[in-house]
Amino acid sequence: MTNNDSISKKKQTDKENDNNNNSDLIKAIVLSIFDEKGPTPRIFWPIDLDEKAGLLIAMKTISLLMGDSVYQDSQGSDVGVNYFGILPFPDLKLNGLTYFFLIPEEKARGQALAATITVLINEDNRVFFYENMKYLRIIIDKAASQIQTDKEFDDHKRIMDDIRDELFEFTKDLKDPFSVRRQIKVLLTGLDKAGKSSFLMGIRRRYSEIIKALPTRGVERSEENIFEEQNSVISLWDLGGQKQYRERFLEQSKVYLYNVDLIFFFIDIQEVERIEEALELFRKIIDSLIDLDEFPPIVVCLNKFDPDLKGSKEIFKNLEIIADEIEKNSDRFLIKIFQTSIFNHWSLVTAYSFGLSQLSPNRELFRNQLKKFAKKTNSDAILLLNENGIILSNYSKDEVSERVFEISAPHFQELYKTFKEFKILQKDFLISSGIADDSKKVIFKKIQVEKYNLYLLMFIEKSLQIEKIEKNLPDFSKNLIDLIHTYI
Ligand SMILES: Nc1nc2c(ncn2[C@@H]2O[C@H](COP(=O)(O)OP(=O)(O)O)[C@@H](O)[C@H]2O)c(=O)[nH]1
Ligand SMILES: [Mg+2]
Repeated sequence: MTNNDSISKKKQTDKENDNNNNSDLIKAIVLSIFDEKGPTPRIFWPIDLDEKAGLLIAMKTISLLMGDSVYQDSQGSDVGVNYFGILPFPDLKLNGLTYFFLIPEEKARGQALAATITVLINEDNRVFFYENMKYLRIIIDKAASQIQTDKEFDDHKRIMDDIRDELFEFTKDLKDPFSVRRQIKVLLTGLDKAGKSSFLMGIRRRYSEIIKALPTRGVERSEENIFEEQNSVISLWDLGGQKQYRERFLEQSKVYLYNVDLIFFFIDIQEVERIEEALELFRKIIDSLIDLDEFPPIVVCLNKFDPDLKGSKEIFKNLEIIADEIEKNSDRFLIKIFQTSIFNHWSLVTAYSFGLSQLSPNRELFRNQLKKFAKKTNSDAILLLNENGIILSNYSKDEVSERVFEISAPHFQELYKTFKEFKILQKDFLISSGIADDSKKVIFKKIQVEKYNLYLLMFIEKSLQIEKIEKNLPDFSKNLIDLIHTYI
């Protein structure tokens, strides 16, 4: 396509020059509004932005999110609908960080106009978005709120000029915005024998190794791939928990905690005598993070909550005390607490997947797609798994439907594999009825999204209409493609 040339006159071979010139990083900034003419690029920079390119950006960013459910049902006051995400524009060789929001408007259908602000850079430079997400979100979010209140064209023009200046100012000071791959650092920490290494082996279904495993010495590093050919390298740092290593860890906490993207913290809930020690370590980590001005999401695994302990009142009381203690000390962090055990594979998967999903700027967009698909297919809950059984996204109307998955998802994946082996599966559908009563169904389906094998699990309380699923799947899959390309 030639569109790209009008936006970026430089070719990729000019990368070296680019490196010396941060001001060339941002290729375009577009405010699009869904007006009477449909998705329209209302204000854009550069002013000579190719018309077709502008239209494409407006169409893609608005139509992906608008759908029928998002704003037509809203009562006008629903300015809280907003989503961030990164979208590919392969025809333009660009990636866009886009923010979808609503502008209240009396006369419009649903009393609001759908709008997006999109910042575009060369697709080769996309790491810039992931690395600077926090700051970019603040700038764009601020501009969007101003646009929601000041509604004249001239106001919008001024706001968009400001955002451009701010972005230029920001990129000017960056040392190396053109790094090629995003490096993600995930730490697994906690006292020794809390079950960190076992957790990782459990996730990878290397059960036989759990029994043979020796205590971790120092730090063991491994990598995670959510998708083949993802843009990021996810490094998992499994930290040895023995005292000597822990002291080194705290002494050198800057090395380990600096630039950390996600932390898993493990507490062995069976070893009651050491719970206080574990909480002490947790507090120290929190303090170090605050010193470093790092605020990664933290997943706390109350581990070794084995299935046979579920009825124990004492354990339950301990769990509550620990949870309180953890929340008390960390209100500046996003913290999520899970109860895990290597004897409950699903508990590992949910904790692990939740953590990984925090690394994706597209998690809200994913959820939004699932929600739309659920609505169209009358589903009460939907789960999307990758080939390794990691949950990419989930949507459920209530906790009950979520519980259904907890119980059924692991079995379905097993069943699916078996059926597949014996070639007794038609159309890649697996349907189970009789969950509680005959009307409730769980559907398991493998879907192919480009070269990716994904698994869809749906829970339907009302009547099942396979045609509805079949009919809406192509659109759903198509929308997922873009989100996967920029997932992480
Ligand atoms: N009962 C139970 N034991 C576990 C669980 N996870 C790990 N373990 C055991 O706890 C011990 C320490 O585990 P390990 O993964 O080496 O802990 P790490 O030092 O934190 O890496 C090993 O004997 C594991 O078999 C669990 O969920 N339940
Ligand atoms: Mg270990």
